[in-house]
Amino acid sequence: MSRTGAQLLVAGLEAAGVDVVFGLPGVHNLAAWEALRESPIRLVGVRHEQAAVYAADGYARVTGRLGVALVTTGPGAANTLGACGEAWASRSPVLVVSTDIPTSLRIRGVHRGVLHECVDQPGMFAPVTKQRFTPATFAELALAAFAAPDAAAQAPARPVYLEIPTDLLSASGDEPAMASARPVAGAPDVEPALDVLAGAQRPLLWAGGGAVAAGASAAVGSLARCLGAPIVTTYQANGVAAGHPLRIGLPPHVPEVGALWDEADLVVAVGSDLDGTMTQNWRMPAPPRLVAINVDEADAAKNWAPDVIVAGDARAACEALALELAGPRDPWVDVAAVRERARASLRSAFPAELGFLDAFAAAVPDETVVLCDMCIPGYWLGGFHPAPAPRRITYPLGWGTLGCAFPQSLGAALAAEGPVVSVSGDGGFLFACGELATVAQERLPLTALIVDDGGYGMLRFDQRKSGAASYGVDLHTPDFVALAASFGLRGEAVDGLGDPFSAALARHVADPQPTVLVARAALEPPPTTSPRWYRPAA
Ligand SMILES: Cc1ncc(C[n+]2csc(CCOP(=O)(O)OP(=O)(O)O)c2C)c(N)n1
Ligand SMILES: [Mg+2]
Repeated sequence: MSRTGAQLLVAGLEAAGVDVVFGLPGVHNLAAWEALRESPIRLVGVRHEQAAVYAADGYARVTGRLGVALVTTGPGAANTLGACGEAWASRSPVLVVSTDIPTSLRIRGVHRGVLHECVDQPGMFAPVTKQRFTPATFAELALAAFAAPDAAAQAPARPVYLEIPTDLLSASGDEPAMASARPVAGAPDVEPALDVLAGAQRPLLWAGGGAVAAGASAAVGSLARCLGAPIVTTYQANGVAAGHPLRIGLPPHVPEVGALWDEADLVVAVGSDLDGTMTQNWRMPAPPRLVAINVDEADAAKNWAPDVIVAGDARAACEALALELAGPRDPWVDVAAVRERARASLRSAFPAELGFLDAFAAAVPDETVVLCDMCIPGYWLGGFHPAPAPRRITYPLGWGTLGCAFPQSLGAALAAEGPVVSVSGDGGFLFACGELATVAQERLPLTALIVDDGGYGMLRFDQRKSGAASYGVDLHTPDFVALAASFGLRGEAVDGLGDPFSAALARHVADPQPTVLVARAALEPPPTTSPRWYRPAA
């Protein structure tokens, strides 16, 4: 059978189980559109390449499966970079497929002035992808078409870049034999961790995104029970061990929760790199003893040196450790009491903000997927909304990428079983408001919530906190309801974030059609945002 490069590309995606591709065409990649026309894969055409990768990322975060973006040479590829960076920092399995100028016109290292030419297009992707495939011949493309999706889906997940010179898409030739299957990883060796775990008086279990990637939610709960350890979840791990009595369900930026870290004599970090945003830039003291369970040993050791690294799959490691440790142990702290104390002090410091969290939680059923942007309501939800399961909330920390949530929600809407709500500010929503056209055209079932405080509220807060008057942070905002209507979408605006908001959000979430809900309100940022961190800088 003779296939074109474009057909091979699509065959590689189909073999990887891909069912949707987010793309934007150009003269260089149009052959891929022809191949997709013949494929069961759904092509969703977006209005900006950043949205192609954000949507692929949203799809990947909700499903744990590969998200795919397909863009054209040069500016098309470059337009994806912010979204690639977010997916990279959040360890999302995303494949970015871009074209390049024809091999026949390319002189390495020289800018000749060919349409869309870049001197070093793969170089742009070096800091935001874990691997780059740049086939230069048909035979190399025939291998890369299958190897690139496979690499992107492998743990530790991060975006992969596949660049295909446009002439190879329409070329055909001999297909080399496929490489044999990858060896299956063995069971992690937990033995070296057992003594450290058994010797701890006050262990704390810290679960990160790797626990989600490995499907280790229940296993984290079992291990915590065997250790008698309270569970702290990172932003990425919101929903892990949900409902477990030892899960605190509040971030360590809250002093009552941070105190448990300070008192612990052992931290067991499951699938976490103990990053700056979670540890307040390591203002939290180094744990007296640290056991790290991680599929990526370098990631596990880069911030604080672990006493023991259990290398391998988080779920397998937690299950094996729970089996080895004898029975449940009484927790060394009353987790429910800590949670209640922390909630009470938050409620007295931030009554309106906790009211917003309550109003939001009351409006969304359990199956809802919530996508938070870098906005004040997003910080509150990302840190404090009790996701009832993993993969039900996304939060860009990560890279802190403003404008990601709404375009990510396009992918989430195609993947989620329940309703999808993106939460943006009036600033961040405008980054990708053109995607309202995609939502309308594809009838993607989602609610775009915009909390309009008339500006870059977070920066307005930072200026106020430093004693300065507002400058360059107040925004002219459009009539978002009219904007939605111009795309044929139902929009509605409410004042405040109380009961009328909650009732409106419940109605929007129940509506199977895409909708836009605007809430005119301003919130104070939560203690998870750096100007409010309670631990002083060293
Ligand atoms: C790509 C990017 N650009 C700029 C920023 C800096 N930034 C962080 S929050 C913010 C303000 C966002 O305004 P809005 O979306 O209205 O949310 P609000 O803070 O008002 O709740 C800005 C500009 C960023 N994080 N990412
Ligand atoms: Mg705002």
